[in-house]
Amino acid sequence: MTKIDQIETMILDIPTIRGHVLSMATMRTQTAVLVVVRFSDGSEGIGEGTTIGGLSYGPESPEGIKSAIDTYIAPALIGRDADNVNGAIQLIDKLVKANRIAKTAVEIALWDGLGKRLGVSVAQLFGGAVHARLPVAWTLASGNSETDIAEAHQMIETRRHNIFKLKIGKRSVREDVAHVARIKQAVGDAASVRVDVNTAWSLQDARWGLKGLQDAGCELVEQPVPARYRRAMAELASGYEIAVMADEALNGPEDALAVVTANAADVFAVKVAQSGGLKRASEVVAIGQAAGLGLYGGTMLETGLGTSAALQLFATTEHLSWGTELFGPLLLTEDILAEPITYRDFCVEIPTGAGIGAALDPDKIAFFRRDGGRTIQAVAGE
Ligand code: MUC
Ligand code: MG
Repeated sequence: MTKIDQIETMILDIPTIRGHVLSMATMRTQTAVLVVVRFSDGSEGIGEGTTIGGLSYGPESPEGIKSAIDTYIAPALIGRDADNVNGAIQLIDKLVKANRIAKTAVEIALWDGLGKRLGVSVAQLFGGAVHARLPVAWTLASGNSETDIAEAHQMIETRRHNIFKLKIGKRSVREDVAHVARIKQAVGDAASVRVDVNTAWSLQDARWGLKGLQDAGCELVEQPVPARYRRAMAELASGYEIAVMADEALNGPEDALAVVTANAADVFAVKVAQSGGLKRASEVVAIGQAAGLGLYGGTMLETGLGTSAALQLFATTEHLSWGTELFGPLLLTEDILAEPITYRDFCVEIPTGAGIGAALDPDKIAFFRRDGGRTIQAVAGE
């Protein structure tokens, strides 16, 4: 029997190509938590568990993710059967409540190791890919309408993206709607425009906001109100034509079921990390699909590693009617993969090869490791 021998974790701080202005924080650095699992036959698996903006987006911080793995998850898994990923998931869920992003990092590494040992992709482990490439959105979040418009035009001209997600919720509703209307007018029919409010609005704000966004030609609004306001989400979903997408409200399959039961969304942003791993994310997909909702492949702005893992799952997802936003590696100044993921013709290509189809560039890892002697801090600020 191949056993789990060793689990190493590391925190990487990688600068972003520009400030990424979200309603709750401005990112200038992305902090990724990577996991390397070493097995008794000499094989390895790699995983990632990454959040956004320190503790400003969700309840897990990069340091907490690393600590949960080092202190609680890794000791429980050492010596266990490497090939039984479901067994590992069951044990971790018993020993560790919540901490979904930490669980994700380890679970991805276990699937990756299993795929590599069997010589098959993780998509094959999940039944096989039905897509070789998927549409990929880009987020316009420079904090300035003119800069966003120039960025959008460049993305369209180079055929990299023609779906744009605008981050709003930091300014007044009126200013945000005017910003969205300007960008939609500037791109016209060449691109679609969506927004993400990251929970910043009250229900009252959202009523005005959705009306204005809809009139501006925006096709979808993501998580306009706080995650727990399911009744408000249901009112917004039924009251307007613009699609309402749940993001922060979806932490695993139980939340997915609750959102469906409350009619609190038209679309699910399925995030592997927020779901608690690839298997749990596949359950979120199944619930959304069974309820007839639209599906979207979401991101926590992971590096190429977490992005490759997510692509393995979304490649197996039958109907991904809203495409994906798996552009994380493109927001970073440097790619940490030996072979970067391919983005072209408005799509992202599913990495081929065994496991998640990704290998790390050791020099980049050594350079960006927080414990490597360098200091880039300031995960997020106003
Ligand atoms: C989020 O809330 O969806 C996804 C894309 C992006 O720019 O930020 C993330 C977070
Ligand atoms: Mg979101």
